[in-house]
Amino acid sequence: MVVLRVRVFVTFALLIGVLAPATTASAATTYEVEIGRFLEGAPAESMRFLPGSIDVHRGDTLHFSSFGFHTATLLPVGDGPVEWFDTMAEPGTSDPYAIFQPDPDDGSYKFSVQALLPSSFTCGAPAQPACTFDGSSLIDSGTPEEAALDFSTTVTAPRGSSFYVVCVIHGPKMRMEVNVVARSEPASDPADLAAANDAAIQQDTDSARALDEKFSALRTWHKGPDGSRVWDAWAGVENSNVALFAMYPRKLVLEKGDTVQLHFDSLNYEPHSATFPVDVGKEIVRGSFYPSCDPDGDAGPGPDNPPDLEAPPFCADPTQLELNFDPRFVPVGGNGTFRGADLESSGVRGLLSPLGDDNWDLAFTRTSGDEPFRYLCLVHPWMRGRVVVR
Ligand SMILES: [Cu+2]
Repeated sequence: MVVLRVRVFVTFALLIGVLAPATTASAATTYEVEIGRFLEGAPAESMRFLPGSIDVHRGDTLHFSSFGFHTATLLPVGDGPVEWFDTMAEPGTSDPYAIFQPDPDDGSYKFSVQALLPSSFTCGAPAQPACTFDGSSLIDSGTPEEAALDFSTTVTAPRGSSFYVVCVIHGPKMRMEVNVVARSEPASDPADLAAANDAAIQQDTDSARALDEKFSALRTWHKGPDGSRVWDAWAGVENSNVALFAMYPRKLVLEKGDTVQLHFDSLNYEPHSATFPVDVGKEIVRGSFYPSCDPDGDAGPGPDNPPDLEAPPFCADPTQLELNFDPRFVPVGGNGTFRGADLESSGVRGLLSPLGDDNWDLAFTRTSGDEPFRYLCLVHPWMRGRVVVR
């Protein structure tokens, strides 16, 4: 027994002796990854993963941080972002990561609870050990519970493999690619990545300011079928890297009988709505994201019940949790003609919305008087626009 122990010890010591120089030369690196960044000079966010692409060695750690409402969701090796969203998050379906899911119990919609939850409650968060991603199954940070996202995972996926990290809230275009390179090849240099991030943010800041300026100044219209004017407006504007959170133009002045045509087709990431009037919109927002417990699931005939608990996870059985929207939140509301106080809403539109990103028209048949008509976005209620009808 003693001999065996000595032999094991010697063998172990030899191994360490042989491996030590190589291990030191390629010590594991922790890479910083920022998910989105709010920009200066425009009401805008860069929707990039910073960096967007990285080469790592097995054993390196990715530390994700964000001040936005995002997730770090590591897709299994071989899953492309578009096909993964098609399979797991088809808009308007009950797919687990479809953020607006139909709720058969009340004929309305609910928010994907799966999209909010981390894949593990015992790893990845600041006071916990890093999670381990071996490439075979998804690892998900969930959305931040506090003000900011802070999530770590060590990469043990096979050498030579690549995988994607996506944000399940903002869709397949918000992503990064990770390549696990051989020991003999260099991994990314953090200083190079930081310099590339700075350049990307400068580019996004410039393009966000230019977009904000351009769309704020636009006053374009075409003639409708009856000869009245149809004015263009945009609930948020995006390019391939940047999302702007404002109504464009912020104020339109119309003649009675004119129409406003809201555009959503630039949206790559964010869902938005244009909802009149503001006080009804605020009421809809207040009545949304409320928890309830559904004991028999969507297939069962029983209704959603009030929460069992006052704080998360709200339900004695957490798998029963649903986060519900006011029935007026997601769908189109009204009849397409605004008379001053009635609800008229485009519904929530964009790439990941059940309604898609088609235009929405609203006619104005009453003058606005001293106070302009005001509208907001139900998803981002600080986004406001005004319409003066003379
Ligand atoms: Cu996101």
